[in-house]
Amino acid sequence: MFTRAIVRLPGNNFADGLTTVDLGVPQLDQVLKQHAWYCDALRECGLELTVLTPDLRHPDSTFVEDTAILTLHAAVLCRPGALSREGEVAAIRSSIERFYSRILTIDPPGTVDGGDICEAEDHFFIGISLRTNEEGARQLAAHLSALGYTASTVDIRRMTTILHLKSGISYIGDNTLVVMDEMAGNPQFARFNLLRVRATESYGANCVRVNDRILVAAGFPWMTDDLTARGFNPLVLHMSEFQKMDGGLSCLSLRF
Ligand code: CIR
Repeated sequence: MFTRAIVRLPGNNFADGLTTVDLGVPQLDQVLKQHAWYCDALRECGLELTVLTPDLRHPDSTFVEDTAILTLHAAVLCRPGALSREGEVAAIRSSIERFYSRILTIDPPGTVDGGDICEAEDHFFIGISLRTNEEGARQLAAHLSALGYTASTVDIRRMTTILHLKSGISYIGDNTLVVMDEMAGNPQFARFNLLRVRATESYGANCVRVNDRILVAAGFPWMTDDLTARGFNPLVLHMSEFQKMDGGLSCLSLRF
């Protein structure tokens, strides 16, 4: 069960952030509306929100997930792989320290983006990507091991369609892993019930279990129907403006 989440309001320079996709320029009024709906959804799932003010020094800072990994007993502060996002960690640190007394860090030359970390019960999959490097993964795995978790790496550097591991897989509880079709053959995922997301709906693979709901992006009916058929309770959210900046549902909050 999660009880809280940290989010950060998008700034009016949100469109200046990083992106690899060519889906057009995000419209600020729509960005703010979709973010407000997202916050409402988290509250509907029972979470108390800490809503941080926009950080105009960091246009990508609404994607708070990339700054930390929050476990039951400790927070690991990340070290984002993109230079323009490095300062986001210092900016959010005090908000995390309000809730966690044990803070661990990733140190140079290690880099880790929270979006590359997928927790499945007591195991963490660590994506090695253009943002998370092997040294960062090594440091994180050592922290997780000290905290009683296991970890393994998933190399996504050859996959051109996803930025982070969690763009391609999501653990939604009940031993179920949502996975983009092209990643479904990974032997590390064989022990899960796989919900394979077809190529035309691959953005939908980034979904989030929040207590008894699954947040899913609007526009992926096959995926939403499959969740429902398996007994999950989807909560559909408009994400078009965040998708334009390579962001997904998980990126917009730190849940704990
Ligand atoms: C970036 O490129 O870093 C942002 N524009 C998007 C970050 C998305 N975060 C995530 O998937 N965890």
